[in-house]
Amino acid sequence: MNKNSSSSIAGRILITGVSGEVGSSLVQYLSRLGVSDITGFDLRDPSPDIALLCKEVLKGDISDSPTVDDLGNGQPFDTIFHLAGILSSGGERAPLMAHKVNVTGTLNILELARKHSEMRKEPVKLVFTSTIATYGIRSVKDKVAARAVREVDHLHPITMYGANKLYCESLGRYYCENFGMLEPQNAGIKIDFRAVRFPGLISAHTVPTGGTSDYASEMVHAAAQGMPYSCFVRPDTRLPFMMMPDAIRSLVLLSQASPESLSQRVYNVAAFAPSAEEIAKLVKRSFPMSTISYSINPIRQTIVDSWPEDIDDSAARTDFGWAPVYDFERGFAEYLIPAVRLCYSKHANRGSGSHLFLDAAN
Ligand code: VAH
Repeated sequence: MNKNSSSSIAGRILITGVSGEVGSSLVQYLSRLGVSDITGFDLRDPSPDIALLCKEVLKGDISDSPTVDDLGNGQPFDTIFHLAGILSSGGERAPLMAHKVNVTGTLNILELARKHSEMRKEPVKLVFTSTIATYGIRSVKDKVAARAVREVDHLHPITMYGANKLYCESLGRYYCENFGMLEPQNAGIKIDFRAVRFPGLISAHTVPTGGTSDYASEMVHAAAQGMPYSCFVRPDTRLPFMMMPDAIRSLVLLSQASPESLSQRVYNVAAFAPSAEEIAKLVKRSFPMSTISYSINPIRQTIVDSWPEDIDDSAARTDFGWAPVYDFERGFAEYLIPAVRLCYSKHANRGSGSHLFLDAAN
């Protein structure tokens, strides 16, 4: 970790979705960089160890404008990491709620960044987590033919979540460049919006809920607990994935990049793109007693089949020096399996019986 990098993310930091998988890992990473002035915001309380690393944790609904408008208590934030959102499968159970959280919530955060930019007389940096769910490819045949997709291709999302995130990317660009352009008083300070389109994320410490790429994490965490796992997509289903530590590094690298080094606002970041069967094989190599079966959920299969089998992240590599540490094999061997084993052995020793394996929203 580059110690002097904390200088480029010094100042007051707001993290929305602080209690989630990405939010919790980001707090730990930033605190290891020496960043201390972190305000966390979420609907749910973060775990006590995460709350301890934050200067303040506020609970509230991101779609409620007055609540978001009050964040900061009149003191402007320098950088906002906006992670809060409802993922793809959760969004297909409650589309209007997903729109409210994902779109109204993001608009509220953009307004907060705009007002705080005016208060500090320079742009607030707003780092936004978008997704490969912004892509929509018509058939598996076209998905295979498309291979690694660039940021400008196949932008026809088939989920509420993907549509929300694609629109919020455009809203972010608008706030950066043209907000209220017919009114002279709006010609002043803009915001500095940047986004990454995350692939499926695999964490050793938490299991996501409400995603459609969750089968990878669920498979590993089930095996580590000696639980059988029934995978809801076909064995040949291929998606881009990334280990959580790399996802966090990509966010921080993007936040540290100088504005003039960025040729675009929204970037793909990628690491590896295995099939479900290839993931199962690595899981079984580490947990030989694990039992992995397949029971296809046709709706979730349709969603995953519309996402690219790989993404082209050359722009991120050129503009802000992005490169993953973990490829597929190394990520399992050096990060995922050792940490998962440790996680569950600690739980087993505590006799808590409570599993990290959250009730994934199947
Ligand atoms: C989801 N984890 O499964 C998210 C991701 C690749 C999609 O954004 O909905």
